Amino acid sequence: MNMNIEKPAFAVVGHPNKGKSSIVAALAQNDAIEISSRSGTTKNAESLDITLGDAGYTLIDTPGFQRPTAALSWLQEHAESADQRLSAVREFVQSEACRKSFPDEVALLEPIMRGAAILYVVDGSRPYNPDYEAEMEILRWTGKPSMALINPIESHAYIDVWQQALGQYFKVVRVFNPMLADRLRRDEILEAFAVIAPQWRAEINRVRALYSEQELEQQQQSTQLLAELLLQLSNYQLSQQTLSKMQAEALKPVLEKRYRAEMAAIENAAHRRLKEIYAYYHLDSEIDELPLEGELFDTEKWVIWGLDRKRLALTAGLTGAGAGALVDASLAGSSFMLGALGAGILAGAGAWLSADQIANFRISGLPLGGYEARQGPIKNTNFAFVVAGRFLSLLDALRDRTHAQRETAQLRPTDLASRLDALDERDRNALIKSLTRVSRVTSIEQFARELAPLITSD
Ligand SMILES: Nc1nc2c(ncn2[C@@H]2O[C@H](COP(=O)(O)OP(=O)(O)OP(=O)(O)O)[C@@H](O)[C@H]2O)c(=O)[nH]1
Ligand SMILES: [Mg+2]
Repeated sequence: MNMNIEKPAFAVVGHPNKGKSSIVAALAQNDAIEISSRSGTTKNAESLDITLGDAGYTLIDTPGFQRPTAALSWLQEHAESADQRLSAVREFVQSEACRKSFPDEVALLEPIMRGAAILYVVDGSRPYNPDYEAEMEILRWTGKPSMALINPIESHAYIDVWQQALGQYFKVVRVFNPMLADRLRRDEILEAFAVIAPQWRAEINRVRALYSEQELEQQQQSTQLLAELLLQLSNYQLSQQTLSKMQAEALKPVLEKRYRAEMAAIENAAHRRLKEIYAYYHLDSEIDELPLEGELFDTEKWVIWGLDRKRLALTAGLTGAGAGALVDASLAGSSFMLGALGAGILAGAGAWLSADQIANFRISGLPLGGYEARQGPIKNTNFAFVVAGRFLSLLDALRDRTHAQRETAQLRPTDLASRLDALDERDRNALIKSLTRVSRVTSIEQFARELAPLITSD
């Protein structure tokens, strides 16, 4: 057995069902870790290596204490004085008999005896009671660096009480809610790791720096992904050659259907890729039904989204210039506003692509005879706004959650209009121009640069 852990390693221990696995999932950004309201979910100690660039640390998820009082009695029988306590614990984890009668205690103490520091987790919404003292006492006997985390599972009701009790056993006590996406809090926890285990300070500080870099990288990758998605969807077309014009006409519903399905699949794949950028591999997302469904061109409804006339007029001018072909300013405005809703078209994947409104179906005669039926590319100037809005909705949801949350992500509409408003005027105009006519975009790098502020601004 490897008796020494050289990389920073922390064993997350505590009572069953207090959020140990949730804390590991949130810190490790791993949505595969088993979390459930059933007590005793984690059966064995699970080691997770968290690697960021060239630095990293290990978290060990463990089963909860099941028989701490009996285990402590065993230990007390095997140590007469304080100097014998560590060997008593060692004997405990090595004893076959203990492995049988205290499987959970042995499993959770083993990594600590191999050198992992201790993260003791309690629930700040439940009252303190002395039953926990046997657990804390056992942990103290290991003599390993330790800190306590209070997880406010349902409320903060007993945090003060816990702080007092934990302060007797642990030098460092922090409150940490694994369900809240809070980068500052996460960083504070890592900082505390370095305080309790100074031998790992340099490595932990590296990890902290790399967590911030990771965030920038995720933003860059998301921006690039959005640029590619917009270009791909906006230019997408399908065609098929036929002998007669009638055959070509008959293809219209077939091509439209395929077109819709393929466009939706492309978007879906990009959304899946976006989840992967943020290390979500098991996350379902759901797009809310919005009241706009079926009334996408009903300007009355825009008020719901807080879009005022002034902005409407402003963007109308811009979009009119960009799109050229639009009939009049008010229509241009409405057309843009529809896009500005972005998520206004969040309703089901089928609904946002009503092919008639969005793409061209054309039949052309071929020079050497025969005909070609063609569906696409997109002609609707809202289209890119809609796609961007949907993408940003998912991005917001991903940034607002942690890997400890297991429920389906419910996407809310993005206020694309105010995100655009927040940009400086030149950036905004350039971006609106590109989004209005994605087919004219010639440089993906340039396009990604224009999109970047939408993604970096929170
Ligand atoms: N609302 C809320 N629920 C939480 C929080 N932390 C954990 N939970 C829930 O509490 C339950 C137990 O969480 P786990 O992370 O599985 O707890 P555990 O300590 O690993 O449990 P065992 O493996 O059974 O010992 C799950 O249903 C979690 O979703 C929290 O901060 N807020
Ligand atoms: Mg668990």
